[in-house]
Amino acid sequence: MTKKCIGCGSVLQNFDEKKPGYVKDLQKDYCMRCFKLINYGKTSIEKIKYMNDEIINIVNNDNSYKIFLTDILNINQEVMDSFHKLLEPKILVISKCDIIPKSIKNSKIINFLKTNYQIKNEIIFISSKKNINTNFIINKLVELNMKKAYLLGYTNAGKSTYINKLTNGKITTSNLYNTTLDFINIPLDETFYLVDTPGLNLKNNLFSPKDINLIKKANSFKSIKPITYQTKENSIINIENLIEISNMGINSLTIYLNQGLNIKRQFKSTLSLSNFSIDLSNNSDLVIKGIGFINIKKECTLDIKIKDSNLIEIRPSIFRK
Ligand SMILES: Nc1nc2c(ncn2[C@@H]2O[C@H](COP(=O)(O)OP(=O)(O)O)[C@@H](O)[C@H]2O)c(=O)[nH]1
Ligand SMILES: [Mg+2]
Repeated sequence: MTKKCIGCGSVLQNFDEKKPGYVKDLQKDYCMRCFKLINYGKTSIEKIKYMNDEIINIVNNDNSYKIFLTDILNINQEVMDSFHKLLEPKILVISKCDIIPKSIKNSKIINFLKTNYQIKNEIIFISSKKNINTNFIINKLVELNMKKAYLLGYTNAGKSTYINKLTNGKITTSNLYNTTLDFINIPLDETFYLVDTPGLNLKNNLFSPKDINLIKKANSFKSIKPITYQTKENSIINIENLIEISNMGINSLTIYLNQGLNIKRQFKSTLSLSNFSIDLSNNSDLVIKGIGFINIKKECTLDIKIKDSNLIEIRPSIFRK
């Protein structure tokens, strides 16, 4: 029988160090990559085994319950399109709700998701870290008379952490990308079981997979501390010297990103990329896929420097007052 790594789901093998599941001694429970990740925070970049659509197809071939997780900083059209592709029965879960500023009511976010992304399914908020709503799964499975639930979502949504929380499990979790590499079945009790899935990936990523320190900083998942800037005609907002935003005029910007990222207000550009322009109406969010969003109060035509314009989306304000 093939034995799988209990950390990432890869089949254990002892012949190719560069391939997933490598371990010297096949008696071990964790592959070398998981061992290094757990003990030294080190990762190697694996070639991803499943493309997004393959994962969605595998799960859609089974009429079990589908739980799709995303955190508040990774809500954008691309992520919501993946949720729409999932067949019923399904639920949208806003994970890591401990990071959402306390002043924002869940009901406001739910209404926004329903109108802006046409979500018709139930939406709930959980936090594995703070133990909020983590038991909803059992009630749902009982209610639906089902035995199995898939946990899906983009990489770093918190799927494996959640399963570990429910099962005292030992799946490897980290703030790096693609920690879980294959499907992992975990019994919840004698009746129910959960399936962890490899994370989906955004089409474009602001960070290169080699920027491990930056990825760790960008995915610190501490509670969001919004930063507000009152801008002048010539203000430039620079994020980690990867993004520059200018030409917002006299305006008010509130930045919702992970705390670890370096954000500066400056008056001279330091980023040698070309600008592209984008029109915003009053009280819009400039979404930077995968890292968060910036609320901009007054209509303007922004100039943006970023390596790929597909990383940007505009939407009405999610926290609209
Ligand atoms: N603040 C906070 N962070 C969380 C929570 N759940 C997971 N995380 C963090 O999110 C990152 C990704 O978690 P992981 O479970 O590996 O995500 P997966 O790729 O979806 O399996 C890790 O750094 C976790 O510590 C939560 O409830 N609150
Ligand atoms: Mg995982």
